[in-house]
Amino acid sequence: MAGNRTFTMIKPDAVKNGHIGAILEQINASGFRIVAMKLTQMTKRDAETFYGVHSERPFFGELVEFMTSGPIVAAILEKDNAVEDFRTLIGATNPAEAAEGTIRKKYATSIGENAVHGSDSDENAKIEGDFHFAGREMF
Ligand code: DAT
Ligand code: MG
Repeated sequence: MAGNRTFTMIKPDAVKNGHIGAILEQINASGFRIVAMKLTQMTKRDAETFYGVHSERPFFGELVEFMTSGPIVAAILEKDNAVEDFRTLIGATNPAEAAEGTIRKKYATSIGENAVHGSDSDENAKIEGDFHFAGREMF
């Protein structure tokens, strides 16, 4: 059975470009409830751990540098079928390939600076949410 929570980050590019409000509006309008949320900045070590699965990829250094370059909005979201529905809402990793109306199509600047993160499985949603939030910060 599909789980009902996912984890997201509004990435440094979208925060810098003033898109926090519009992105949260679209997330809410799409039926997601905010369970936890904060403005925070990842350290180099945080980003290397969070994206550890990509450590051998050629873009890893760039990814860590970008994700630590400024504040992000981290959030846990709740909805039936949350992981899959949220991936649909954000669109493809490369904004050039993202469907019309998706968050990445509207707000991402490039494949590397693509405005939002969305967990890719229920298991990772739990790991990623727990990475950023203590139990007392989840509602
Ligand atoms: P997603 O964020 O859609 O789950 P991913 O897990 O494959 O994509 O990659 C994580 C992040 O790494 C992605 O959001 C942006 C960056 N990235 C992925 N592929 C890249 C590439 N070819 N060049 C530069 N950055 C890339
Ligand atoms: Mg991913």
